[in-house]
Amino acid sequence: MKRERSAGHFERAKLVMPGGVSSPVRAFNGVGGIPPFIAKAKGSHIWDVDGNEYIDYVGSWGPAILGHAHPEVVDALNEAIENGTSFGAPTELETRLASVICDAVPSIEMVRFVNSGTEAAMSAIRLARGVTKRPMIVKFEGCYHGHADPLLVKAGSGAATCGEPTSAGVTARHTIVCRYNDIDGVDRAMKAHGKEVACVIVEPVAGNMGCVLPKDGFLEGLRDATKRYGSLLIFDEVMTGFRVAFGGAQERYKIRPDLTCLGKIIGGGLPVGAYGGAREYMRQVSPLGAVYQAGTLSGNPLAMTAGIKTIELLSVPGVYEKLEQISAELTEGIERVLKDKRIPHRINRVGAMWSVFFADKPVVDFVSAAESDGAKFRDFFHFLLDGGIYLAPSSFESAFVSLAHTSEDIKRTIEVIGEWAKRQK
Ligand code: KE4
Repeated sequence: MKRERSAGHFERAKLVMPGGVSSPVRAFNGVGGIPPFIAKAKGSHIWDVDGNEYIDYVGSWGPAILGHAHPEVVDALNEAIENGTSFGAPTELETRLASVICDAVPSIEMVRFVNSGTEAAMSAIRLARGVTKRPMIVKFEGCYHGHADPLLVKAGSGAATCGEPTSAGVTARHTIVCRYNDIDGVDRAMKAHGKEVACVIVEPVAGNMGCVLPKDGFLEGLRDATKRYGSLLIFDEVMTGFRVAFGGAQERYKIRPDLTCLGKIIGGGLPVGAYGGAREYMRQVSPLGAVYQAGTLSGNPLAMTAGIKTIELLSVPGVYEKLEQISAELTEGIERVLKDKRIPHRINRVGAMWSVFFADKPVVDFVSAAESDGAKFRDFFHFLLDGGIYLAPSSFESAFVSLAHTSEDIKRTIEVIGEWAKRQK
């Protein structure tokens, strides 16, 4: 595929933005090469400025679960924009989206909107510290909760490929890092520091070291340990919320966290984050309580409109069965062609989020994810990109299927992967 126009755009972008991007992982540092500059997206496909067309499994890193530019979302936004773009005052739209989220997510009785997943996680941490009056937090290596200081320690996603996972400039002396799926390690950490621990924050299905599933008993173990020491359990469902089930991972795994972070899908592609939980905690958030958190564009009417319409369309019966069916068809096909060519690999999938690792043993945490063959992933990534299949440009990311992906998309994807597999020695 030719990408001259993208190359020109990238050079100009690098003159005025660090790395030419608005978010590091988009710069392709993890895989090398020129990132396609996207001109438009519709359904399961995106087009770059050179006119190349791709089947999209990034979906804006999760929000595009309906497919891009869903006509009903576009219509709702076109109507809303006629009324103005932002008021900085209460609107009934916020109440509607908040009510929909409270109805959908088992543990949420009240919710506060912010503008990103980072804001959601940093605010939830502050609330946990405010509620418990304790300083420490526990997170997991390879989990990414946005770029707030306390959480940018051994983080995953872009932080794991764009330099030291523990970013320069971060003071995180109150952050304890445990190994994902290692409940004994958590018990040891809580035994040593539990009385100082405000919260344990976890991606209930990890998506930022590639897709890594919670082992049986891991999430239950976190729930027990936090209850035992009076710490709050925070589920970061920015990625899994409305993705792995309508009620998120907490519905799928039947665990009730104290606080939940949301983002991505609840904004339908516009900037929205949220945090929520039981009334006893959320009423401690300003202006009701002493935990301050604010945002000029929080609850923005356009973002609320896109979120309301998106969740309305996800609430249609059969949606998650359809996502399961399309995603299973895809990963079973990939499994078949890689196995056929005896290429060591592991496919991790929960619902419509999945990853392929080139590894000869199960990938259950950041260490095993990092041991997978990065060079092979890079070759795989670029072969697929040139074949019109758009994956996340890092093996420390998840891929996403949308309701817009068709059997033809799946067939074409498996075909291209089959061609790649044939070329492997
Ligand atoms: P944002 O601040 O990027 O909206 O959300 C941060 C965040 C929080 N929690 C989880 C579980 C997340 O996955 C994210 C962001 N996800 C990455 C993709 N792995 C965003 C992509 C990017 O950084 O550009």
